[in-house]
Parts: sequence; structure tokens; C-alpha cells
Amino acid sequence: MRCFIVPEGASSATQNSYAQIIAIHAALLSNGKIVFFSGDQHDPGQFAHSAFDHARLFDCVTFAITPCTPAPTITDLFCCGHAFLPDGRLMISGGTLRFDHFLGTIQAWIFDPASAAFQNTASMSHGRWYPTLITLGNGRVLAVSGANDDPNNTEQNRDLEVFDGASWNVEGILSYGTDTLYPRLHLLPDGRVFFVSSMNGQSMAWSEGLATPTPVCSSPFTTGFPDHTSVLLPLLHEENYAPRIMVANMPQPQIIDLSLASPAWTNTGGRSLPVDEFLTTPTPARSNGTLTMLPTGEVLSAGGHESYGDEAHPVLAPEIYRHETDSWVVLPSRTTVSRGYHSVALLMPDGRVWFAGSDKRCDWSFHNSLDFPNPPEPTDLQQIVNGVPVDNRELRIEIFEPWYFSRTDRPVISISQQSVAVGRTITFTTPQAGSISRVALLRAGSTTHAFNSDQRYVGIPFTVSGNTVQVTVPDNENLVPPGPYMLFVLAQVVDPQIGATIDVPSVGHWITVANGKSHKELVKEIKPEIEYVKAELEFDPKAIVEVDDPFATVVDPPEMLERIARAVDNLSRIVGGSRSFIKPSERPMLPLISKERLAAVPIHPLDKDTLARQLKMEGMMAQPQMEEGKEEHNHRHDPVMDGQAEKSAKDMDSRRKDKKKR
Ligand SMILES: [Cu+2]
Repeated sequence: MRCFIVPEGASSATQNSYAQIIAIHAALLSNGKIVFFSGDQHDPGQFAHSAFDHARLFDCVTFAITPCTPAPTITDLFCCGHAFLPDGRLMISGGTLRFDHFLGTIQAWIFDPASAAFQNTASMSHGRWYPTLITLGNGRVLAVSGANDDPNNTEQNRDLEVFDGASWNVEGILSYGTDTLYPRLHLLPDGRVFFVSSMNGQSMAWSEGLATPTPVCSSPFTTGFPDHTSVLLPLLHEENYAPRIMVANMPQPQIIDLSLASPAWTNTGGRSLPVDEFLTTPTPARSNGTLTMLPTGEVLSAGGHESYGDEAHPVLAPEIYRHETDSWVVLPSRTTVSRGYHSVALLMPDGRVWFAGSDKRCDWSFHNSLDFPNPPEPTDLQQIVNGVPVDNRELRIEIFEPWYFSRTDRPVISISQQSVAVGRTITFTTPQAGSISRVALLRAGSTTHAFNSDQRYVGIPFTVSGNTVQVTVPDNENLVPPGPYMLFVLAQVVDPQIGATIDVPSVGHWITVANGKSHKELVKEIKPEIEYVKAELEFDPKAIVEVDDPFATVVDPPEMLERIARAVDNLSRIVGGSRSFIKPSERPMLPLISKERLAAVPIHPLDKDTLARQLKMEGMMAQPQMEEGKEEHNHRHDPVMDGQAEKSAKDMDSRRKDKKKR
């Protein structure tokens, strides 16, 4: 077990600038690379110059850093949200439309690992700055919260908006318009999206078809400030996939078992860190620390500060939480880089953990006067040394090798299968087949602002015959939402040193999980179409006898052909295998949410204290009041997109006004 800064053994000057850009957003791609990006890099100067082209790739094997081409240049992805699409591309939406006081952009992008490029896609109906994106079981991506694009509307974006592969659709609305930035969300096996973050003191849940989230229990928090984090603990077949969620970064983490009839947050086992030169307590908070799910099912808690932005008190010793024993263990191998606000952590395919990013101070990054001949004045919050704004970007990358990484007894698997649908099987061989204790699917992570909305661990049933292992992926797309996963195998090994039996993980093998249920939905959906065609084609002698014109009952041939073609298209998709998306016109029938139902959702008046607190998050601003009426649409907008946005903005505004009248 050890930690090291890359490149190992290089000079500190090389290590100090290695990442080239600050890694505020990061995702593990199924080609074994990590994409990381940061738009304006938390820098008002780069924002003012529309210098948003900050994205890089990190190779998890060679540690090489390479550019992404092209990276977005018209949208500032600083403080956007992201989640994986079923095909392994990364859906990204929102970001910074205005810097201080922050507004969110309506734009959305898709990052394609194959071309290493960002592609602009359909915009959302309103802006989002600090949104959370999460992939649903049907492969659509849900966007929640974020500051909107309207300087006169101080509510956060309340639309529950879903991307279906082609466009965004508002499918519900949050009950609360404040305290919801970067909400910590988890998809439960029953299809509900569970909100850890407080909404008026409650933990809520929402699923498609509901107008608004409904309360589940009280939240462990009274506000939505995102320096805490949460993780969905391993979903294990031997536990009937009971969903348990842990929240951490506070001195006393808490856990909830959502399989219980009346779930409630309770304390986990206690923590105790050795008090070092930085720590003032054995139970420090880890403000903006990260939680990373390891292949063993252990959760690695790392980084953070004793309090928000408290650079003097970094928490350098990682801890591990084991949910089987509800216990915390402090690891002997310490990280060396202080990681707080805007830092990230990701599990790598070989089981190591990647740490990057962080604001060295919780104010602006820097603006490089060499890049810009006439940079705007630094803010009074910028650290200035000898008249030069200090670069606050942490560019060191650190790798953590967990206890199992260097073992020579890690199980080795041989597998050629690259994809599987839910309800189907994966087959592989291994000489350790007889000692396998678990097969787990770990979803590739995507993370920002101390939260990883994609990471997910599902332990699935398997059978062994000789050296062959057959694994069945449960037929529940809400348990294993479609997308990129790594298959890890754990084998029982008697450790020669301690004499005990331990579960040692393999390296990860990439496998794409496809959404099998969309087939079922399509079958259900196609049935009426086939019935329609059948009815039109059926010869009805009675009808012909009763009407004067026998051809009146014959449908228009082009229309009929069109319907038949569509039915055949759908059938070919079913026969041809899995598919990623259901187009809007092909959706299964869901109860539509009428404007009346949306309007009936209560609006809660803006809490000025809450707003002030949230506006302080970026750069600890002193003056949170909004500059009403000053802002026009940002000049970097695409005029075509603007027209659409204005139209939907008008719709939504009149909806909001209607509600406020009530
Ligand atoms: Cu941020």
C-alpha cells in the first residue's frame, strides 16, 4: 500500500505542473483513459477571455497526458454536471454562463472517448450551474438543480429534465428552489432517484411519472451545501440488493438502509485518526473530501479539510469504510497533497485510485498575464505575491495503491465478452474458479465537487464449472443502469503472512451493460401499432356492404406504409439487439404531467440567508445580492439556441408567474 505523485521520481517542478490544467471534472472512460476538464479553470480572467478550452486525457497505464481535440470553446464547462450515456459517451450539461454572481448555461455537450472530442448537443430549457446528472435505468440522463440562466430569478433550476439521446424534456419539478446545488443523488434498484441532500430538511425520492419528489425521511443535513458527499454502498445479491447509502465528510458519518419499511439515518461505527501536525481532532471533518468504491466493496475516504477551505488542516490519512462490519480503518499510507474544493478521485481499471485537482485556496484560480495582454484586475480575493496573482490550481496527480494492488495472488481472468444485456450472462475462465467469492460490476465513475454520480457496485450471482464461471446480470435495469462497467472477480486466498483467508480482487475487465428492458418496453409499444396495421388490412365485408363507397374504409396507402415501416424499424431494433435510447415518439406510455399538476406543486419563497450562503461557495464572495436587470443574454450564445431558449424561457416564466399568483 502506497501513494505517489506522478511521474514518480520526476522533479517537483515537473510534478507540480503535470496535469497542465486543474481537474475539476473527471471521468474514467472505457478505453482506460481519464478525461478531465475545467472550462475557465475557476479563473475570472480566463472567463473574461472565453478561454474555456481546458480538457486533457490521462492514460491509466502509461500516465501520459494528452489533449482533447476539439475541447469546447463556446461553453464554459466550469461547474457543469455529467453522467455516462449507455454507449459509454459522457453526457455533460450546464456550466458557467456568468462568473460572480454565477449563472448557469443551458448548453449541453457529449464527450466521445473514441474521438476524444466534445460535441455540442441539444440545449436544456434553462441554465444549470452546479447541477447533478444521473443515468436512469432506461438509459436517459436526469439533470437536477443548478443556478439558472436568468439573473432575475434567484431560484435554482427546479426542472427535473431528462435527456433521451436527442432532446431534453421536463418531466417533473422540485418542490424547493433553494439549497439544492449539486444534490447527492442515487438511483435505487426500484427505480427511484433518492436525494441525500436536504430539501427543506428532508431526504426525498423521485421517479419518472411523478410530478415532484416525495419525502422519504428527514435528511442528515439542514442545508444543501455540497462539501459533504455520499455513496451507494455495494448492492449484493446475497443481501437481495438492499440499497444502503452512506454520507461522509462530517466528523460522524451516517448511513441509511432504504430496504427498511421506515428508513432513517443512523450513525456509522466511529472513526479515530492519529492526531498529526495538521489535525486538531481524531474525528476531523473532511470538507470536500472524496469517497471511492474499491473492487473489494470497501469505500476509500480521502482528502478534504477539517473545515471548508481550511488549508492549514488537510486530512492526509485515507480511511476505509467496511459496510459488512460497519467499521472505519485508518490507512498507514498517507497522501501528500492537500485536496479540498474542486478536487477529484476515481477508481482506475487496475484497482488503483487517481487523485487530482483542488483549489490551493478557495478563491479564484489565477489568470496568467502572459496569456492575456490586458487581463482584468485581480479581485481582492485573489492572492497576490510581488504584484502577480498566485496560481491557485493544484496540478499534481497522485496515485494510491490499495493493499491488494501489488499482490501476486490476484485472480486472473480470461474473457472475450465485451457487452451484456440485463438478464443475460457473462462467461469467463480463470484458474482460480474454485476459490471465487464474488463477481462484481463496478460502473465507471464520473465525478466533480466531491461527488461521483456514476460510481456503483453490484455483486451478482455466479456458477462455477471447472475453470469456467458463468455470471448472470440481474434482469433489473434500475439495479444495473446501462453504460460502461468493469467486471472484477474476488478470490479467496490464504495470506501466508497473517494466516487468514482474505478476498483479493482481479483487475477490472471492461463490459458494456445494455438496457434489456427497453426491448420489453418496445414490445409493449409496438403491439398497438401492429394491431393498427392489422385492423386496417383486415377485410370487413360488413362495412363494405353498409357504405355506398367501398373504398372509404381503405386507408391512405402512404400513411399505412409509413406506419408499417415504423413498426418494422422497431422490430428490427428488437431483433438486432440492444439499443441505447427510446426516442420521444417511441416512448412507452407514462402518465403525462399536466400543466395543472405542475402548477399544483407548492412554491416555497426564497430564503435570503440560504441564497447568500450558496453564492459564497465560489470564492467566498462578500456581496451576494443579485444585480437585477443588468444582465442580457451572454454574447457567446448560439443565436439559434438562443431563440429556442427564449421561447421555452417564456413558457416556463409564465408557468412560474401563474403559480406565484396562487
Ligand atoms: Cu465549483
